[in-house]
Amino acid sequence: MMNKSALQIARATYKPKVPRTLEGIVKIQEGNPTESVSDKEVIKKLFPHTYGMPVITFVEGTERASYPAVNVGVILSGGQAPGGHNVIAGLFDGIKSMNPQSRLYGFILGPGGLINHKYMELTAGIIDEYRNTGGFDIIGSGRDKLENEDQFNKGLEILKKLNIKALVIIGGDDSNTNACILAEYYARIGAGVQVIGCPKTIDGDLKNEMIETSFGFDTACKVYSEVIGNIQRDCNSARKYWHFIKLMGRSASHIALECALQVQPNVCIISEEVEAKNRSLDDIINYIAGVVAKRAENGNNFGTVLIPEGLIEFIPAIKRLINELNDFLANHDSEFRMIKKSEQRSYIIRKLSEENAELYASLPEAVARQLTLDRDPHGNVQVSLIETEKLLAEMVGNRLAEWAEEGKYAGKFATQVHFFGYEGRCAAPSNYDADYCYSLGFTAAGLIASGKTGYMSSVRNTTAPASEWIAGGVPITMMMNMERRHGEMKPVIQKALVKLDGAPFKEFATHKDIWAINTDYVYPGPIQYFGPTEVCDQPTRTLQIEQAKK
Ligand code: FBP
Repeated sequence: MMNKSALQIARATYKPKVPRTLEGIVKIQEGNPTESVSDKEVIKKLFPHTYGMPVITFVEGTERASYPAVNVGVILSGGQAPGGHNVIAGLFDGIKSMNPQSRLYGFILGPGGLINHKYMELTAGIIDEYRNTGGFDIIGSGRDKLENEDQFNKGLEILKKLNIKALVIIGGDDSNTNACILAEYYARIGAGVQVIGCPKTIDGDLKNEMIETSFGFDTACKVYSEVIGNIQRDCNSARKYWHFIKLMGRSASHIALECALQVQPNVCIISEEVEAKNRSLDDIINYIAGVVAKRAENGNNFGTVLIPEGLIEFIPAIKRLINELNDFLANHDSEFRMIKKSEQRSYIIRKLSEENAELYASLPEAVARQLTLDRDPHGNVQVSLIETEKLLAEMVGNRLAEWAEEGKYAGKFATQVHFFGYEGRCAAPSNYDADYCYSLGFTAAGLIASGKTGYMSSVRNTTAPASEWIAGGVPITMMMNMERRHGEMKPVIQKALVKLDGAPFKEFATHKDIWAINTDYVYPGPIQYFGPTEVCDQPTRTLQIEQAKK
């Protein structure tokens, strides 16, 4: 028996709120045939069994159907996101409500569990231990890619052995892309296994018209915003530090944007804007240093700067430098590794083109080293490991020192750096995520009962009270387009980056100059699990702003 905190004990009894339609008798309503977001003909050809299916909406029905018992498998794929346990609980309750003889099996440590036949049955006792808790530890998660037919066939062996007729894959855009490929494959060979996806990722980049948010984004952003708010109050109290805070999120800046909308920092950089406006690193440094200098004129030698983790990839000049470094190191790696550490930097500078050499030489020692040392299995720099927060803090400091010498700046500049990511990924889900995830899982059970495959569980209208949420399913092929991956064109779910013409970014852009100079901080405080609905059930600012305009 695990030791539990008072909050854990109380929270275990929370009953997630669900759409009204999921509480009673459910009827399926089918929409018109669908098409993919682009590259329609190619995707149609690649997915002949799962292309063009209608969007499914669950509506209130009148006749109770009887369902045969079904064995279902579930996989947690990729990075942790708050609410995963409630997806599994919703799925469990959903299949049991249709037939109490149904059984749920969890594959251990992600897609690898399916391929390597590592599984456990999830019984009522186990599920109850994990209701409304954070983390993915009920079965663990993993980043193995389920992408080729050998793996699909290996998986099918264990599915057949356990008589599993449906598999639910809880993951981000890549895992759901692979869920769709698996659904198509099993449909083609007549395996008799349905595949359903669920939208997970704190990054918030798996979203579109039918999937309004990925689960976990709400809770993770609330955790980061709480801590940034605390930092803002700290720096507004001592008035001596500038805090440079990097936030997870991969390429997309949704997390940084959402946190900015919640806390009103002095600076938040949005990678997508940097790329669209062709900003250089120097432009970013000048912008931040300009804000620091302006606030110093008003006697405010403190502030906060939010930085999305993928920023470096979006600075066009650095992207070019990384590309040249990748090519160079791919061909001269052993020669490079023979060079003494202390001489590696000047060696690289000699080998690069003039433009890239100049940029590389201007980077702080640690970052220059990270760019040459850290490669993923495909030979790419792992940009998330680059300490952008330190890079910017150091370079802004250097710029201010230059300005001080020129008599243009007379403030004080002391920094603290932070990276927030892991702190929020396994937090106990907010009410929003607890409700949303449970509903996604229950909906997945409904899609299984109606014989669907190649669908993603979808719950919409989530800024309304939960009873009015709209549950159903969206064909995954509908979200796909063709993209170049590792040198080949592949069908993938279109990644959602921050839209510069979208309402949340526009809201930020309207206020950012005022927030830069004033001290207009908002202190969101910790997630509240018990209390008035306006405190406990608020969706993200992003969703509220997006849905207010409809
Ligand atoms: P997913 O895309 O799998 O949901 O991962 C989210 C994330 O937290 C990213 O924000 C971050 O870059 C990455 O995972 C970190 O990966 P890891 O957990 O392997 O260190």
